[in-house]
Amino acid sequence: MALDERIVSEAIMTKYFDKLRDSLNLDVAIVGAGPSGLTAAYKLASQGFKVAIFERKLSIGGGMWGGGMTFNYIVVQEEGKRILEEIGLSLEEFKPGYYTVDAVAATTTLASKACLAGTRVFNCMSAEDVVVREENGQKRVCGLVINSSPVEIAGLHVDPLVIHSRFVIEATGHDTELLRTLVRKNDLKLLTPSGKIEGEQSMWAEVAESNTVKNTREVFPGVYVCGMAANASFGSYRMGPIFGGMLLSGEKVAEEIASRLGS
Ligand code: 48F
Repeated sequence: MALDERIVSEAIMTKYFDKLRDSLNLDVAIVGAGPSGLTAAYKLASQGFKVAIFERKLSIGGGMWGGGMTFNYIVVQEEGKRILEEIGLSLEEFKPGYYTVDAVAATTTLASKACLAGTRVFNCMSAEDVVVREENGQKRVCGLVINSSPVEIAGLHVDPLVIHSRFVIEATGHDTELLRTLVRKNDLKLLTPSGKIEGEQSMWAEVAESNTVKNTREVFPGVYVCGMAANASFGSYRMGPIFGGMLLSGEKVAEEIASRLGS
C-alpha cells in the first residue's frame, strides 16, 4: 500500500482537535500530572466522568520518575500499598511497614491506567490562569486558561484558549502555581486559615503524609487541591520520596468531587 504523508498528518490533526473540542466542557480539569493528579484522573475517569489532565511537560508522571535523588525506587506505607496493588504492581516489604516499588514501573503503570480509563491527556500544555464567574457576590472557578508549553517557555506573546469545567483540581505540586495565580489576580479569600496560601514547611515526613490527605479539599469554590499542592496550600510539611500520601490524596479528591457531581 502506498504511504501518503498527508493522511498521517490529517489523522493526527483530526484526532487531536476532536479531543480538544470534546474537552471544551469538562466535569473535571486537572492541572499537573504528578502521582496525585494521575490517581485522581484514573479514579474519576474510571467512574465515567469527563476528565482532562493538563501537564506542562512532555512526559506525565511529575516527580515520581526519579525516586529519591534519581535513585529510582519509591517507598509507600501500608495505606498507599493498596492503591499500587490495585493497578497491578507488586511491592516488596523492605522493613515492617515500608514497601518499595520501582519508580519507573509505578509511574508508567499509573500513567497508563489514567490514560486507559479515558482521561483526555494534554501533555505539553500549561494552565496559565483560571476562569471565574460571580454568583450572588461569590466568585467561583469554572474553567482553565490553557496554552501550549513551547509558547510559554519561549515567552511568545500568543493568546491562550479556554475550557470550562465543573471542578478544577490544582495538582501542580510544591509551587501551587495555579492557586498562586488565582490569589494574585483576584481579590479573594481562600478556604485556608489565613485566607491565603499558607506555604509549605520543611521536611517532616510522618506528619506530612497524613496531612496531605487531610489537606486535600476544596480551597476555593470550584477548586480542590491535592498532593503537595494541598500541603503547601494549608501550611504543612514536605515528605520526600514516600508516595502513599500522594496516591491517597488523589483518591480522596476523586471521591469528594465524584460525590458532588453525582453518578
Ligand atoms: O510535583 P508533582 O509530582 O505533584 P504531586 O502529585 O506529587 C509530588 C511528588 O512528586 C513529590 C513529593 C512526594 O513526596 O513530594 O514531589 O503533588 O507533579 C506536578 C506536575 O504539575 C505540573 C508539573 O510539570 C508537574 O509534572 N505543572 C505545574 N504547574 C503546571 C503544571 C501548570 N501551570 N500547568 C500544567 N502543568
